[in-house]
Amino acid sequence: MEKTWRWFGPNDKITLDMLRQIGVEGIVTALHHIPNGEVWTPEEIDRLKSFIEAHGLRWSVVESLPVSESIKYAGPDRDRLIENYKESLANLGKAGVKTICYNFMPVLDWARTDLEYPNPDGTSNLYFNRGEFAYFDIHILKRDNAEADWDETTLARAAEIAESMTPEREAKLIENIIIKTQGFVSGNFSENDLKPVDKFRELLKLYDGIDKDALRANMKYFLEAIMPVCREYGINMCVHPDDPPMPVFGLPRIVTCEDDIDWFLNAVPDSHNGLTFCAGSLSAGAHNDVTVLARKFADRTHFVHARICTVMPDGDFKESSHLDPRLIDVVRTFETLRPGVPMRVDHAPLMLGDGDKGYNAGYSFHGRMLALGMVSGIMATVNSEQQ
Ligand code: DNO
Repeated sequence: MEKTWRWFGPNDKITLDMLRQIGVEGIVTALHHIPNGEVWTPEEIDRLKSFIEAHGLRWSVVESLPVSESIKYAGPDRDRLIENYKESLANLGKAGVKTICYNFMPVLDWARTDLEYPNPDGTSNLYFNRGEFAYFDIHILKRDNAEADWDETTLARAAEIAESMTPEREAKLIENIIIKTQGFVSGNFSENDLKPVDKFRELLKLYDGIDKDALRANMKYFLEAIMPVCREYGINMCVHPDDPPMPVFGLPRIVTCEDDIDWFLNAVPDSHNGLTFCAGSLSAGAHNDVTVLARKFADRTHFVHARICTVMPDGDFKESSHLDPRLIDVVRTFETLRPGVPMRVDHAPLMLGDGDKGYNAGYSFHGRMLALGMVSGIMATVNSEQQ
C-alpha cells in the first residue's frame, strides 16, 4: 500500500518536510479554505499540488471533497451543487488527483464524547461513551422522543450521568460532539459559533422525513450523476463509512454494515464507485467483522484508513492499538490483494507532548508517527513472507 498522511494544508503545524523524514509517500488533503459547495478551480488545485510536489511528495487522495447537505437531503439547489461537484472532479482529474474520499453522513461526520480519554500509560485517546452520548441527545439537544431511540441500559446510564453532570462537562460534550470534530471536517461549525446547539437543531430539521430509503435514493442520484465524469477522468470515488456505524440523533446512516456496502456498490455498479475501507469506523459496530469485510470488499476499495476500535459490552468504544490482530489481518489483506492502494493512519493517541500543540482531534504527530511505524512494520512483514 502507499503510505499516506492526512495533512491539513500549508498552515498545518506538521510540515511536509517532517513527513518526508518519517516515510510518508503520499499526501491526503483538501482545499480546506474553499467553502463547501463551491467549485475547486484549476488554479487552486495546481497551487496546492505544486506546493506538495515541491516538497518531494505527491497529492494522492482528496479527503474530502465534501458533499453539501442539500445533496444529501435533496434540497432545491441540489442539481446546481452536483454540477459544481462535477466541475471540481473534472478539474481534479485533469490535474491527475484521482482518488476522492467523501461521506454521505447527514449533519454529523464522526462523533466522540471524549477527545483526551486518559490511558494508564500516560497517553490519551478518543473515546465514545454511549451513556454520555445519550445524555447529550436527551438533556442537551432535548430532541423529541430521543428516549425512544435508546435501550434501557443506556437510558439508565444517562440518568445516572445526569445526577452528577456539571456545566463544565456539558460544555465539553457540546464542544466535543458538535464543534471540535465537525468544524474541520464538515465545515458546518466553527469555534466562533455562539449557539452551536441551536444551529445543530436547525441542521437536524433539514432531515425531517428523510429516512434510510430516502437517503439511499439521494446517494444513488448523486453517484449516477457524477459517474460519467469519474469514468472520463479515471476518478475513484470512495465513500467513508459512517462513524459510529449506527443511526444517531434520529438521522439515518447508510454506510454502516455489510448489507449497506453491498447496497451502494450494487446500486451503482461501476468500479469508480468505491469504498474507503475505514477499519476503525466499521469496527466501532459490534455487528461488523472487519477481517471478513476487508476480503469481501477489497476489489472496490480505493483507499484504506488503518485504525481499529474495541467495543465494550455497554456499547462504549475506544481506539485500539494499530497492532491489534484484526488490523494486522486487514493490512495483510490489502497489502496482498491491493498492493498500491493508498493507506493512512489516524485517531492515534496523544503522546509525548502532542496534547499541547492544538492539533485537530485524532490527528496527533507522535501518535500517528508511531502508528505509521507499526503499520509499516506489518506491511514489511507481509511482504517478506510473500517472497
Ligand atoms: C475522521 C475522518 C472522517 C473523514 C470523512 C470523509 O477522522 O476519517 O472525518 O475524513 O468522513 O468525508
